[in-house]
Amino acid sequence: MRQSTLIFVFNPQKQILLAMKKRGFGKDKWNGPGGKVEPGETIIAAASRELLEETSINIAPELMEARGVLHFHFSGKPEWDQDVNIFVSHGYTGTFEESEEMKPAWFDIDKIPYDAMWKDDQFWLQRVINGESVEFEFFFGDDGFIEEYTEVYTA
Ligand code: 6OG
Repeated sequence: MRQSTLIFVFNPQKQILLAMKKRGFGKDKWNGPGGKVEPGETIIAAASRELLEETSINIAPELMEARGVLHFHFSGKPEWDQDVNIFVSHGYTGTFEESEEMKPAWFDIDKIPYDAMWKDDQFWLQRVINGESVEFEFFFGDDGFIEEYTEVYTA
C-alpha cells in the first residue's frame, strides 16, 4: 500500500496547525500538512520534508511522536488507496508561511473545522490530540462519504 504522512503541530498556546489544501487530492479541505513517502525515504523523513515544503516549519526527527496509522480504501479508485502515518509534535522552529500547496493557520482545539475536513477526522483526531495512538481502516464511496470503518486494536 502507498505510504503517506500527516503531521499535527502544536504551539505553546496548545493550538493545532491545520492547513487548507489549495490543489490536488483533498483540495479545499483543512488537514494536517503531509504527503507521500518517496521511494528510499523513511516515513519520518517524509513527514519532516512535507512539513517544511508545505508550511516552512522545521521539526527535528526526535520531536516527531508516531501516533498510529489510518488505512484508506477508495471505491473504484484503488490508485488512491493509502496508509497515512500520523505524527504529532509539540516543538518546531521557524514561522509558518503559505506555500503553493497549503495555507496554514493555528486553530484552538475546541474550534477544529470538522465540516471542512475529511469525513474520517471526526473519528480519530480528538483522540490523537488527547495523546492516544490510533489505527483505523476506512472505506470511502464515490461520493466522498464513509461506507464502512473499523478500528484496528493492537494490544
Ligand atoms: P498528497 O497525496 O497530496 O497528500 N490524506 C488524508 N487525510 C485525512 N485526514 N483523511 C483522509 O481521508 C486522507 N487521505 C489522504 C495524506 C495527501 C495528504 O492527505 C492525507 C496526505 O497528508 C481519505 O501528497
